[in-house]
This record gives sequence, C-alpha cells and structure tokens, in this order.
Amino acid sequence: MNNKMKKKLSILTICLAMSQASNVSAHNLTGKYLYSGDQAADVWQPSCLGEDTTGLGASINDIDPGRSNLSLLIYKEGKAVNTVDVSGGDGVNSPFVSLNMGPGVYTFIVAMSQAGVNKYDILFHCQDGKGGHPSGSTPTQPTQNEYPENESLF
Ligand SMILES: [Ca+2]
Repeated sequence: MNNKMKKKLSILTICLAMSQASNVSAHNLTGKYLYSGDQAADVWQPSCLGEDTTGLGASINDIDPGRSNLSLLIYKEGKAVNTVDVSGGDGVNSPFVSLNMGPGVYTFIVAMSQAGVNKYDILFHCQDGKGGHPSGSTPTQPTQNEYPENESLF
C-alpha cells in the first residue's frame, strides 16, 4: 500500500469513527440549535444498550436568555414524559425527569413556545433503577433538525 492510499484509508477510518454514535455512560448533547417558528421541533434518538436498563432520565438547558419555554419530551413505545426550562440563560436545567421503558431506542423531541433561535444542551443517562448508569449511545445527528444549515453562523 502506498502512502497516498494509506492516507486515504486513515481519513476514511476517522470519518467512519466520527459517524458512529459514542458509547459511554454519561451523555450530553451540547450547544445544539432549535431554530424557526414556535412550531419548531428537533428530534433526537439516543439508545440505552445495557440489558439492565430500567429507563432513561434527562433534562434540558436553554442557553439563550429569555423565556422560550424550551421543552424536552422523552418518548418510547407509547409512553412519554416532558420537562421544560422556563428560564433561559440562567444556567439552570429543567427538572430531571425519567421515562422507565427499559433498554432500546428513546426519542427526544425539543420544542419551544416562542419563535426564534434557541441554543440548548440535553443532559441524559440510562438508568438501572439502583443508581447506576448502564451504557447507552449519544446520537451525533438529529433525525429532524430545524436548523440544518451551518450552525457555526451563530
Ligand atoms: Ca434555565
């Protein structure tokens, strides 16, 4: 294998590694943007991989000042819980809520009550019901993104 091929292969390997969801026990989706009207919604799908998983717990932090009522709805197989950050920019997360639906794919829906741009973090982990955090995966891309263009513009 020549050097040019090796370089191409290593770049491909890096790209593949970056496209995979990371498998760690503490999870954060940080600095994401919800953008457009008050009907906007971002959708993410994290997974809990451990067989001992009882549920998934999460909260959301509205990074931008103001009251947009940024909400995080957690859904799995016909059940859902919701949490709202009523005070943007104060560094305080919404209440931490749990949906106890075992291992598998969960769906996060991020929404807000006012039009505009809101930067947010979601903090979450899988739970085993005994204070432990079974392994899970953090999605690298949303399954629906209300701001699909270059997020570095903000
Ligand atoms: Ca807040």
